[in-house]
Amino acid sequence: MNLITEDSPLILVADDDKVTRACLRQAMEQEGYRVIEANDGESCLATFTRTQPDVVLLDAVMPIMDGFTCCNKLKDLDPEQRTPILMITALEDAESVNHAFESGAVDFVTKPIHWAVLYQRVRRLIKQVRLYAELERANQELKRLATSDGLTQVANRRHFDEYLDQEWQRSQREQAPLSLLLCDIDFFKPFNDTYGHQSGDECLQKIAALLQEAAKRSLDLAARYGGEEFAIILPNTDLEGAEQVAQDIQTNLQDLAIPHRKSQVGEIVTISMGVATTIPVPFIAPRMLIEAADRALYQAKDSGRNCYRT
Ligand code: GH3
Ligand code: MG
Ligand code: MG
Ligand code: MG
Repeated sequence: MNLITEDSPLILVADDDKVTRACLRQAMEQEGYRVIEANDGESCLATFTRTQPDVVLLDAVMPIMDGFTCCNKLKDLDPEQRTPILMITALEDAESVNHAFESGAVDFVTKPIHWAVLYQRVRRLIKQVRLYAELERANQELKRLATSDGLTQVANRRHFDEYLDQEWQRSQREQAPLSLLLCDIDFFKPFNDTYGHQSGDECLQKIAALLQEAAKRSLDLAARYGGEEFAIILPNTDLEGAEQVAQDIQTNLQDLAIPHRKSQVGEIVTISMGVATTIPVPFIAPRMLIEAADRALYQAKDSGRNCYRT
């Protein structure tokens, strides 16, 4: 008997026959799987949504909603068909077999059930499900690594470039304003010289986290643009909205109060920002927006730092 824990695979058994359900439950529990039952197609769909099982064992002939219809509807609930459906049925004619596969079942077992065959098939399906989940996790991790900056965890430059292009095109289609904020830490070289490179790195992490917080709408993107320069892409945001974000950043940075005794604008770390907004038009590249924000940033530095300019 295999030990059942809450991490054990969950098998949804849908069959209108109580005795068959009991036998299937016993067999699956013996394999160490958790089991949940449904006695017709409709309750199978509801139970599927509620419990997100790993595998479905589905009877073909049931009242209210038969297994084929149920199988088809499960596809809508699980468009990528991550949860394999194994049909169990006494119907063995070619038409029923074809119907089962066409409805989305990945496998087929006939009644009376050949238990050794069922065990092997379910084991194989569980293995596939686990492998698929692992691959998906690995893919997500790879994507995260490829798009984020290792030190600060915000988006990296490459992701920034791609996202700006994408949002530029979308904003152009929708004739929506697109804003860009460029941020540069004030007197960061003296900070490194005073507190050491390690503290400099920690300062970058704190500021990145603060900017990430400021990029709070789902389409906003905070990125590390260069060494101690960051950028925030603000789609669907006009100049007034972008200035509000810049003001919030300044307030929060003031509250964060990272000590910097060699700063020439106070005793704490400050940043200067350049803000630019446009409604993109054809034949003009996103580069324009970056240049405008860069010019504004330069003006902010020129006007004494610890401020933003537009
Ligand atoms: P300003 O107010 O004009 O911006 O002066 P600044 O000293 O900040 O400007 P500058 O561009 O001269 O210096 C940037 C410094 O940022 C120099 C570089 O050593 C530091 N820096 C860049 N990337 C990193 C990093 O990843 N870690 C650390 N600790 N420092 C970095
Ligand atoms: Mg039946
Ligand atoms: Mg700089
Ligand atoms: Mg600087």
